[in-house]
Amino acid sequence: MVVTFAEALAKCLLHAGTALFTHVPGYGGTETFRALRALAPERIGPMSFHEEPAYAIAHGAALLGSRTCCIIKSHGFLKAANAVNSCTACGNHGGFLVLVAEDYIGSHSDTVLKIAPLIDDLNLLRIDLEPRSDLSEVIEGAYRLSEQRQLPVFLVYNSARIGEEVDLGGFIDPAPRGTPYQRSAPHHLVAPFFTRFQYDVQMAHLKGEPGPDPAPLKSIASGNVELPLPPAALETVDRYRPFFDTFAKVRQPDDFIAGETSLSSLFALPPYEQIDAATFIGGSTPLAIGAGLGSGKRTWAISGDFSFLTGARLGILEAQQRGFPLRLIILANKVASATGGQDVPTEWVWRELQGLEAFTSKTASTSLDLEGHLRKMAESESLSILVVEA
Ligand SMILES: Cc1ncc(C[n+]2csc(CCOP(=O)(O)OP(=O)(O)O)c2C)c(N)n1
Repeated sequence: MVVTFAEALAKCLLHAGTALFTHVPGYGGTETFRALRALAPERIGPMSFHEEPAYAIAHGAALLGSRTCCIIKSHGFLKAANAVNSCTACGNHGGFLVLVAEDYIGSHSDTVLKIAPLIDDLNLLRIDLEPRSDLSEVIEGAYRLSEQRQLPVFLVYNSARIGEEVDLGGFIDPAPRGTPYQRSAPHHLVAPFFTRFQYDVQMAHLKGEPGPDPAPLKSIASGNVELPLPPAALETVDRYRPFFDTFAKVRQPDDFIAGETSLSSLFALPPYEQIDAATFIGGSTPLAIGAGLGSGKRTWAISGDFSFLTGARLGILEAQQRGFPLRLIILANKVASATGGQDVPTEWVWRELQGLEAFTSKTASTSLDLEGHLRKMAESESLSILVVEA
């Protein structure tokens, strides 16, 4: 079967059972995404506007076990790099492929950028792709590698070859999936006290070895916080307790809760165990979207005021254009506590939420109506945002 390289990539990715595609337009990636749309319009969602959430949505679905693919160009890789680095520390259970279209001569780009050295320096798995008849074997092999290693695989190809013809051989059927997702805060919570452990896991998985076992989790029980937190951080944790006590009554055991790499994610620890994963600042919303789309679970994003303003807000558009019922809670404590308490006026949060009044409510963490608001969100089938003054 003679097809273009873009069509061949699309056919092989679809045959491999890719459940979710994300994409930001760019030379080499656009052609591939267009070919996917033409072949399977019902399986292909909208394009994204920013590589960070596009990458993190695909990661969220892969974390929970789906095969996913994010299609970007090399310049876009730089924009997604924050998500790339942190999502890799978190790992994935379904295969996660990242197609990076490289424009070696800058023919359609504002820069000539060789992305392969950067990918290698970040300790990521990379395969160079080209138009070839055994492309299905390469794609299926890359998915299996990603599932075995629980790490993304970056497939880099030259944009200039995207229109070349390839005589595609047969298709390789998808293998049964690897290790299923199971909640594990030390693996999935990208936070300073797990950084070394997650690095060791990544290095072991890169070599195809099982990672080390995590140390027993420290408790953040009131009056007995075992983590060495400075007084200001302890104060923030105490201010968040009423919210998480109430949230624990509403969320169901099977719900998936995405957090931020900020102080609220300490509530992943015992005795609360309320946050399931956090990857980067602003990552709660794309993680919740991807996890929900990939698994069908009910998901929630718990953000902070800084985290919302820096990037979690980008998830709102991503959710709306997919018709995904994003449940977003913004813990507005008026400061960026994790970095020393810089001012974050709540007024700026409201400014960002302008136009979304129909989906937004407000309460305080100690307010009696908090539980009612959360119950309403739990049942919501559209976007729902709750600003909680904490
Ligand atoms: C890309 C990036 N920039 C900056 C930081 C540093 N950082 C970590 S937490 C944080 C502030 C989080 O504040 P907020 O979302 O309000 O949550 P809080 O800590 O107050 O609960 C910042 C700036 C980071 N982790 N990643």
